[in-house]
Amino acid sequence: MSVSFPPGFLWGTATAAYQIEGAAREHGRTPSMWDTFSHTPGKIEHGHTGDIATDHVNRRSEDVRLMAYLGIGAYRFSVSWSRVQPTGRGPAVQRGLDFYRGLVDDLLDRGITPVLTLYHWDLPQDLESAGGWPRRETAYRFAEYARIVAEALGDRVKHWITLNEPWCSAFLGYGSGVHAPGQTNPVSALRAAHHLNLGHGLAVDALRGALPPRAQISVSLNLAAVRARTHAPADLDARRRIDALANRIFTGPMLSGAYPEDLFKDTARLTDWSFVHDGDPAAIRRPLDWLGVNYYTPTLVSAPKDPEADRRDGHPDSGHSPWPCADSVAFHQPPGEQTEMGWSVDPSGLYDVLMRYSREAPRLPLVVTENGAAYADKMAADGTVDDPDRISYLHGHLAAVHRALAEGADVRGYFLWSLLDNFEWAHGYTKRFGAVHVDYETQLRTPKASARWYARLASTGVLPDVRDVPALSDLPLA
Ligand code: IFM
Repeated sequence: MSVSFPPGFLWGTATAAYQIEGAAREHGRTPSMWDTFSHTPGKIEHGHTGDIATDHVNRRSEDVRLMAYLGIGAYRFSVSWSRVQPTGRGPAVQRGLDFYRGLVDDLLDRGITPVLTLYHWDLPQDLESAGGWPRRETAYRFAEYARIVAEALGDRVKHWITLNEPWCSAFLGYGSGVHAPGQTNPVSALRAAHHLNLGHGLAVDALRGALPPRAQISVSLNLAAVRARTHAPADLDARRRIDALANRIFTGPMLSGAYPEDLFKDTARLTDWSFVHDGDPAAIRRPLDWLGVNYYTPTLVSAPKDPEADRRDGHPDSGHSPWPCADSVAFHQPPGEQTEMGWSVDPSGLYDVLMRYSREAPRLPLVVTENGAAYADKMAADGTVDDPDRISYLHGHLAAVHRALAEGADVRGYFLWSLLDNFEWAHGYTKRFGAVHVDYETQLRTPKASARWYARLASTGVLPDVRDVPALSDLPLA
């Protein structure tokens, strides 16, 4: 039976500024906290940095041509705050804005829909030095930056995303410290989560004020499919705790205008949450046009001190847990196949997340703004890169999206993470998520078999068999 997606379904690929751009000092750009962090010895595998990355700033037109060649309908990219407003306050740098204007024009010229993310983790270092996301002021600076970008690009970009995965910004950045700025303070992580939420709400208002009415505004959350190891009450309670800290800490205020009461209780020994001011929840709950869902793998938990617990939580281990309630939950590696990240392959988690939010936010369309997998891809002697595991991963997850659609979820699009192999944060360049292979010595781009497979899907809207991999010469624009 053929698995067809609705007409108009958005087929895209996604990237983020620090992971691909390079050109760290061009356009008057000053360091973001990721520049500082990646240059700090011991933080990133092999001491890799994003200084050059995939050199996208200098290869922008080539990369857009590649997308067109692959028949990709939409491109999700992020803006580097430090490239357009270097210190995170004050006037914008026109040359930085011009880079993004050029990118958007290149995309539109080729019929590719730009989807712009304002913040994918790279806070200007000056703002981090002034206190970063644990400080309330940062939320106001973010809204001002949102207005600047909207005024510069609002005539061309219809789709806007405020934050990418604020859970990672808050809990990996300020809790476990495996991401920039590398802090390990659970209260700072909770304060950061709140100020990211507030920044999101203020930015939505700033965008609405500066953009034409046709603009579509959203946020991308890495919503977790949290599963309990058994139905025992203590295991179910562990699931509840992690659901509060992974999902409801964001969806509560953003979609319903309130933090969950159980989150306050679970964290009461750490903080009284007095950093949430009167009126904040209402400022965070601003109308959205769709919700971005990022999904890679489920999270399996049980009661604390479970003797079968075999890992902390699937994120790099710094010796500090990202979760402010780590002692009340044990994390497990789900059984079965894993990607190169050690993440279990389980498309039913994506189905569950899509069904949950189509129930909980029934009028809000959903877009899968990230999904994909890292594998240890190798280039063959003939210059081709075969990645059957990635094709199988994508096939399984797209079948799950289709199943959710068939059961009534209003899913409008899917963005493969990632267009290119790139800088995978604390893992540096050791993990390859791209549909397109990058040789970091020469910057040569080579579409992998998965890129060709995805191109067929994007051009037909019909899920191809995993073996149905066209030759490059059979692609739409070849
Ligand atoms: O590379 C990241 C991306 O920046 C955010 N979402 C998860 C991806 C894979 O780890």
